[in-house]
Amino acid sequence: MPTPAAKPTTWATATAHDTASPIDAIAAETVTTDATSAHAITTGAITIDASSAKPTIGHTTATRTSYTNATFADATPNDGISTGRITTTTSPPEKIAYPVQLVQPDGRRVLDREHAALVADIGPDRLRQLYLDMVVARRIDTEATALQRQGQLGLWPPLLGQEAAQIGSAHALHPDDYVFCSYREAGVAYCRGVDPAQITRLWRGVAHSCWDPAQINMTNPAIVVGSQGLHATGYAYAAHLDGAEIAVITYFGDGATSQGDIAEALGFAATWSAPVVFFCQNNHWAISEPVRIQSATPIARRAYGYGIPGIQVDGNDVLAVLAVTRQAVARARAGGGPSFIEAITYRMGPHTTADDPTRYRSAAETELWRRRDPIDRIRRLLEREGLWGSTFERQVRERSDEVAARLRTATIEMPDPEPKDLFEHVYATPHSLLDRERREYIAYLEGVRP
Ligand SMILES: Cc1ncc(C[n+]2csc(CCOP(=O)(O)OP(=O)(O)O)c2C)c(N)n1
Ligand SMILES: [Mg+2]
Repeated sequence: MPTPAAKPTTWATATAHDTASPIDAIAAETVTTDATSAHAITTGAITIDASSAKPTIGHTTATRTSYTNATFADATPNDGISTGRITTTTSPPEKIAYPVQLVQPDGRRVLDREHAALVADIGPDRLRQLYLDMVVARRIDTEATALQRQGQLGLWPPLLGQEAAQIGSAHALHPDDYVFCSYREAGVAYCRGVDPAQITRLWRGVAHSCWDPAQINMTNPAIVVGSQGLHATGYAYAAHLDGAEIAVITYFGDGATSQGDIAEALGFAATWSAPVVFFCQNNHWAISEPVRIQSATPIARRAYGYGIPGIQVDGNDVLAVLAVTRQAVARARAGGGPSFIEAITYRMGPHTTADDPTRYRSAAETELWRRRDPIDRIRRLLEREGLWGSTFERQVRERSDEVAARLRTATIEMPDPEPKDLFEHVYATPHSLLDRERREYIAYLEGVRP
């Protein structure tokens, strides 16, 4: 039976959806199903024994199961789909779970046994590592913002305030999982092992890409809002057909949920059980558009319309984010299909360095969220639990100084590419039109150059 989690007293003002809160906590339950009836899935943390499943292909009566347990051999395709795939039915609960929180802003733990169990292995060293990575992510951001202000970068999209959402989720991934990001996930890239010297390449305008996606299993920044949702879904589906037990995660914002691409990705991922985690960083703003005019319901709730379990998490709580992302990643890797996570956080800086947020939001709002700073929260947790010390503090400072110095020096020293290099890395194989355009461009440059 569901066990209500402790409701954090500090949350009521933290949600973007005042009309939808407070929301009762609903814990996970274990359901055994014969797949002929639809079960209401509460938080998505659901275990289904599908050994006797007799799914109805292509329809929404069968509850999505684990591939390892289910037998689809005797399934009779009745809609032209012959892969034996079944679809997910997730009936939307009356209320979605209260945003998962494991650490309150003052650093005290929240009593939520179900989600705490998902991070029970996170001991002192790993907690400190989470803190360190968040500080480094912030330092990367500060350094890149300064470089843009100094004329060394054309543009930079700050991640300030979103460190817990990015580091917590990235720590849930395995090296062979694949990330499809937006433009704001430098913190995720850092956790994937990117060389800090590469992070600004795109933003300095010297390359089409920052890093080699194949090296860190993470795509380059997607500027076309929401496009990465489709790429992720296609990749996940293909990986699944290949029998690869991996998860794919796609990062996007609250604004991106209004894009057709995300809607299409959700629909396809659900019906084809693509192992993809939709990770929405609800940072309350899509440039100057507040989230309240983006969605009339909590964003996570919209996932249910597609047959995907959705969950809200306190996106400034790194442990809570790690817990729910682990859950979704495990589900995907086990063949359980897609999940949707709405991490409620806040973009503390401008949309990009080309933006001036004082034109559309109040200083009071920003101040409110500054007091919920995700880095302060884990620092308070470390202090409360006796894990803070001057040696550790010095190690954090040294590591972030080192990363920042490498990023700065590499950025300033990046060689300008040859104009013809613009045509490289556009297609994987030679392309006749592009070859012609390259030749014409070189001839043009030779004609006009002194
Ligand atoms: C298809 C498309 N439409 C519009 C834009 C311009 N644009 C860039 S970022 C952005 C807002 C995105 O907001 P959100 O999805 O909440 O992500 P955030 O920037 O807050 O991380 C818009 C409208 C774009 N890049 N691509
Ligand atoms: Mg946003």
